[in-house]
Amino acid sequence: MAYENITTAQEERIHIITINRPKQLNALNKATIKELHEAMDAANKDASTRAIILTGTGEKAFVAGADIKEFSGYNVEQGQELAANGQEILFNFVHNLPTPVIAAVNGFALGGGLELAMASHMRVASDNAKLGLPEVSLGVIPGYGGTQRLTQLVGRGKAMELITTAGMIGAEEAQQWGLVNHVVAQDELMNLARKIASKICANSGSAIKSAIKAVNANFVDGLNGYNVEITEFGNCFGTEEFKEGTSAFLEKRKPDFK
Ligand code: DAK
Repeated sequence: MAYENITTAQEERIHIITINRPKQLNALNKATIKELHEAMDAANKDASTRAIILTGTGEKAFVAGADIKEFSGYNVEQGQELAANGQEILFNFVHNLPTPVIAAVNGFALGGGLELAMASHMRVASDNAKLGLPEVSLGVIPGYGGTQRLTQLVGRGKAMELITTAGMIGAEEAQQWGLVNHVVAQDELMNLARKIASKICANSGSAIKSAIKAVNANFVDGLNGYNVEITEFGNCFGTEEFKEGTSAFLEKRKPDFK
C-alpha cells in the first residue's frame, strides 16, 4: 500500500513503520494518524509479522506533537471529535494491539508524539531524545490519553510536574523515571529495537497476545486483571503454540512457532 506520510518495511518477522514528515518534525496531522492506523492494522493482520517498530524519519524528531497548524483553527466540537477519533483509531488501537509495538524514540517526542510512544507497548530512546507534554503552553491539555498513560507510567507527582510545567526531560531522566526502557546512541537505536523485536519474534505469538491482554487489563476500570490472566492462561492450553512450546522443551529442541 502506498502512503504519503509514513514508510513501511518488512524485515523477516519485524515490521518497521517510520513517520515521514521531516519538514514538520514528523508532526501528526489527521492524514498521518489515518495512515498509521492502516499500517498498524495491516501489520497486525499479517501472520508473518510478530513485532512492530515505530520510529520517525531523521535524527531530530520522533514526533514533535500533533500538527499545530492543522488543529489551531478547531472549535470545541472539532477538538472533541478529533480527540475521540484519534484515541480510537490510533492511540487506544496501538495500546491494545495484539502485536507488540516498540517505539524507537529518535529525538523530540512531544505532545501527541509522546502520547503515541506511551501508547506503544515499550519505548527505547536515543540519547538526544527529549520528551514532554507541552500542551498547556498552547492552551490545551493532552488529548490522546497523555494524562492517563503518563500517570500510569511515572506516577502522579512526576506526571503533574511534566504536564503543568510543559517542560521537557532528556532521555537519561526519562529512563530514570521509567518512561523509556533503554537509552543508546542515535546510531544504535534501531539495532537495539531490532534486537528486542527479534527476541519477541522467537516466542509464541498467541501467548504474547494473551499476555498483552492480561497486562493491559490492569488499567481497565472495573476489570479484574487476575481474572483476565486466569482466562488467558487457560486459553493458552488450547493453542498449537502451547503444544509446540512444551513438546520442544521435552524433546530438547528449540520451538518452531509458525
Ligand atoms: N506541528 C506543526 N509543525 C511543527 C510542529 C508541530 N507540532 N513542531 C515543529 N514543526 C515545524 C516548525 O513549524 C518548523 O516549520 P517551518 O517553520 O520550518 O516551516 C519545523 O517543524 C522545524 O521546527 P523548528 O524550526 O521549531 O525547530 P527547532 O529545532 O527550533 O525546535 C521544537 C524544535 C520541537 C522544540 C519546536 O519545533 C517545537 O516546540 N515544536 C512544537 C512542539 C509542540 O508544542 N508540539 C505540540 C504539542 S501539543 C488534539 C489532540 C491532541 C493534541 C492536540 C489536539 N485534538 C484532539 C484536537 C496534541 C497536541 C500536541 O501535541
